[in-house]
Amino acid sequence: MKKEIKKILVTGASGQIGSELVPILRNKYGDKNVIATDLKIPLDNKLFESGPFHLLDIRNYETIESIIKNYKIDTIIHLAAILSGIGETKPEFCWDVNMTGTVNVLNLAVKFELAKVFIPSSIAVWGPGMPKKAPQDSILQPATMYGVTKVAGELIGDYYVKKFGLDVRGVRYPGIISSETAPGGGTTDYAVAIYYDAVKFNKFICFVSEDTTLPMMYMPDCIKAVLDLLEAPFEKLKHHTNFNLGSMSFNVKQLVESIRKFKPNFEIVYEPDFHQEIADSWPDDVDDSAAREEWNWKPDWDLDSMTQDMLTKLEARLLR
Ligand code: NAD
Ligand code: AKB
Repeated sequence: MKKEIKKILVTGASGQIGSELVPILRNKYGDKNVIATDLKIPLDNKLFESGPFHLLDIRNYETIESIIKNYKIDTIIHLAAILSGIGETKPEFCWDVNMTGTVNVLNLAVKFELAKVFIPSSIAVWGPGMPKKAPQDSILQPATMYGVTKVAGELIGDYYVKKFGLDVRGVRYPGIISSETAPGGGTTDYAVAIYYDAVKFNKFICFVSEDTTLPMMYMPDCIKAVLDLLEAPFEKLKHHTNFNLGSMSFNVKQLVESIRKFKPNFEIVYEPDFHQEIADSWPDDVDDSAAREEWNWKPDWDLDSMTQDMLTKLEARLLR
């Protein structure tokens, strides 16, 4: 029998995705039915004024368990993680947070017979030598600790689907671009920072080279993917934890050209650092036909429509 989504626990809710996802979940499922948690207080007070917020280290099994019991949680959206840039400077820490957190969430979901668990994966699951357009089902040989934890997270999630009948779902997000909360230390962060600096300084120093091409996605599509996949009928899913998710793919030069359509004097300087090697190990694009077939995935945004929206929102906020 299908289990309904009624009470959702969101981990890592103060981060780039969580801070925009939680308000939308609260609109859809009710303010008091979405319990936001994070190691740190969100920058925007709205997140803890609009509904329950708890400080939670995802490595602490007992605290997660008490939140699940107290609120009668039936669904977990597990966003707490260490991303690729920070993960490469602190690999042991990245393994600890990403794997202990994921295993805690999955074991508690089995123990309390939860309806659903959503755990995002990433384009970081691939490594050097992959085809430029990454297929859905392929060998995964990541070159970063973050990527290793994402592959392991997909595999253990799939194991829990088969072994325990737990409904675990996940997508391989590309780089997410957004205007509300700055990203938390990833490689694709340049594609967000460029908009902030375009608005503030009309100039950007970029830590990857101009021909670096990566798959990217605007936040409204990122959120649509969580909501759509969570609602998709389980019996239609052949994949579970590892859906490729396409939207747009561009190199930095194309991103700069898009910004110059709105800010013709925008300047860019290239100073590649350690992020270059990580970016070079990821695909340029992904084949997302499984997501399109199994749960009707379709993105709404392209590069120029995103650029216009990002610049409008950031100008309204940063130049007030
Ligand atoms: P983020 O870094 O902005 O947010 C992660 C949050 O997790 C932060 O608020 C941080 O305080 C919290 N956190 C870190 N350690 C914690 C711990 N021990 N206990 C509890 N909370 C902890 O990341 P995001 O961009 O919002 O990413 C959310 C998820 O989506 C992650 O799993 C990430 O791998 C995945 N993802 C993100 C992107 C992207 O471009 N943003 C792309 C692919 C996948
Ligand atoms: C990162 O760059 O680490 C993330 C991701 C693509 O997973 N944005």
